[in-house]
Amino acid sequence: MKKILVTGCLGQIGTELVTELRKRYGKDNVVASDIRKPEGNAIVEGGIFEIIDVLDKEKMLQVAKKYEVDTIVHLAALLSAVAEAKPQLAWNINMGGLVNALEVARELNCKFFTPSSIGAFGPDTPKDSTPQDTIQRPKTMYGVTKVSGELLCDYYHTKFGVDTRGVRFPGLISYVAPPGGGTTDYAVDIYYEALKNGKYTSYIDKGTYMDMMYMPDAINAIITLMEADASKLKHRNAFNITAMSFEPSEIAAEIKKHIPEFEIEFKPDPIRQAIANSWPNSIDCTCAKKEWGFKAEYDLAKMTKDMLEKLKEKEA
Ligand code: VAH
Repeated sequence: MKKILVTGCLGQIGTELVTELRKRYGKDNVVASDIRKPEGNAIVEGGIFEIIDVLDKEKMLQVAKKYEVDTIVHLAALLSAVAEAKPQLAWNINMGGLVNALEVARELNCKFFTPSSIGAFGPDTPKDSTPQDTIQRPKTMYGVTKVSGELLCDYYHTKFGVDTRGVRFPGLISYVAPPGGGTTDYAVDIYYEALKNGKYTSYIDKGTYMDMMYMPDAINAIITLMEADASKLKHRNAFNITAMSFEPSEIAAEIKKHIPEFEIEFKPDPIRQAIANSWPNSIDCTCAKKEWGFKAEYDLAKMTKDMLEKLKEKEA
């Protein structure tokens, strides 16, 4: 990767990825883009920024040509809960945006990354140590777009030789940019609420296990995969990756070690609980470890300590 265009850069992943890419590759080699350009935003002010609506392929092509990018990281998409509320819009943005980004990558011979998710699995998928290759019949529109996206990226690689790569992200936890409209967002909200109010009402029920990862590990995974030797990638798109699997009571217990008075209660939201119930409890990431050396640095204890410290600084 030398010159990288990132779409959806103001989202939860994009905000931290663009910052890290600017550090590692130089700020003049990273073109951040999103559908809006908020005044005073650190990502907008911190380097090259272009407004791109991913449904406008000509604009995306024009920006990619203007900066002579060799890599496209396509992040713009609606997440699971929002997608379930607006399924047709989610299909249009998640798939319309993806096919435009793939077309630009094909025309300009760019390397390509887009994330899939554990949301690409469904209720018929084996729930524990979910294999890399298994049944994928998700019952959510988000999951349908993620499976379709995996297949489309494989097609662009096989048919057109585009160097497409991707991972199935678990829930991502960060203190920088709040998540927007996901099912796993409870695992971010709980830290903010613990510090602010000393209690949290979880919309995901106790005992509901989901895979999770701290954002620094997610950013490192994207860059490591994109720099990996292509000849070693058997699975290429949609590698299972995870750092930990926990249920709400377990993250609450870890927070209580730092804030003893912290209390959690449960008020499941039927829609997001149903989505969570359809996802795996834990996934197997052997292929990512073997094919490109994936590893995560943060477990629940290490992440909780860092999240609370960084949020105290941020909110101070
Ligand atoms: C969501 N955070 O909840 C995203 C992610 C695995 C979850 O895809 O929709």
